[in-house]
Amino acid sequence: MKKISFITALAMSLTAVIPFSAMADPEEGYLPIMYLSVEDNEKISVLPDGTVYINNEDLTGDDSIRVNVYVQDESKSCWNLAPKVKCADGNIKFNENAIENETTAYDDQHEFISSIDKEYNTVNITFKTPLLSTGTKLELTSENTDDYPIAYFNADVNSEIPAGNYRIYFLTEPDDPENNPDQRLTQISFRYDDGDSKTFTPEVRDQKIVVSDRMLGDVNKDGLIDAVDASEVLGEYASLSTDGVSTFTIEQTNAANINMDEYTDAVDASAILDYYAYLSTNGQEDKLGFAEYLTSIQE
Ligand SMILES: [Ca+2]
Ligand SMILES: [Ca+2]
Repeated sequence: MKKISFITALAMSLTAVIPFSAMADPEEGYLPIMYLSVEDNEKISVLPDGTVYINNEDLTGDDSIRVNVYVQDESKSCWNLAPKVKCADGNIKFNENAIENETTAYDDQHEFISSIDKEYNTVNITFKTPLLSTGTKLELTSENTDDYPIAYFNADVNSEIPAGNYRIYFLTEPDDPENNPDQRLTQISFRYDDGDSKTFTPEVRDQKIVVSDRMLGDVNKDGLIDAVDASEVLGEYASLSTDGVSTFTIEQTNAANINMDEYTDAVDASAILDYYAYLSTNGQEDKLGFAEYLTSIQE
C-alpha cells in the first residue's frame, strides 16, 4: 500500500513540473487544432461563427472562395504540419495547389509542398523542417502559431450549386479504402526535447458552407429583410414545436437560421427584427450587410 501511494505522489509531482512541450501527446490530453477560415467578399458572407453563407443567385460562374488553413499549436513543438483538405461535393472544386501564405508564424527554415487530387477533390499540404534539419522543430517568429494561416487555396463554386449545407473538412479517415488504400491523411508530428518524434492526427474543425437562393434573413424572398420575415420564422417555429412539421423549403430554412445553430426559432426572428431596426434608423448612408452587422454587434 505504501508503494502505491508513493507512485501516486510521484506522478502528481511530475504532472506539476512537466513543461508544456512534453505534453504534446493525446494521452497527456493535448493535441493541436487544424482549422479553416474563408475570407468574405461581395458575394460570400461570413457569419460570426465562421460559417459561410452563399446566395446562389449572386453567383455568375467565375466565383471562388479563398480558404485559409490554420494550425493552432500551443506546445510550439511541431516539425511537420500535414493537413489534407477535402470537399465531398463536386459543386465546390479545388482546381489549384495550395499556396504558402506570404507571412506565416514560422521562420524561413521550412519546406512547403502542395499537391492536388482532382478525382477525390483533395488538397495536400506539407509544411515541415528541411530534410537537412532532422531532429529540429519549426521555429516560431510570431507569438502564436495561428497568428497567420500557413497556406491558402481557392475553391471554385459552381453557379448552379443547389441550396443546401456543404462542408470543407480535414481528411482524417480514408475516403475510399478499397480503391485508394495509400491515400494520405491529415497528420501532425511533434519533436520532443530529447529529439524523439511522434506523429498524430490533430483535432480538426470543419468549414461549414450554407447555400440558399435568397439573402440571409429574406425568408419570403421579396428583396427586403423586415418584420414579415421575422413573422414567417415565428410561424415556422410554431409549426415545428406543435406538430413537428416544417413548412419551409431548404432555401427558406437556410435564410431563416440566422445564428446557424440547429433550430429555426424565436432567436432567429429576433435577430431579423434587430437588423430591420438597424436598417430603419436614419442618419447612416452605408448600411452593413446582415453578416457584417452580426459581427459588428458581437465586437
Ligand atoms: Ca423579406
Ligand atoms: Ca437558429
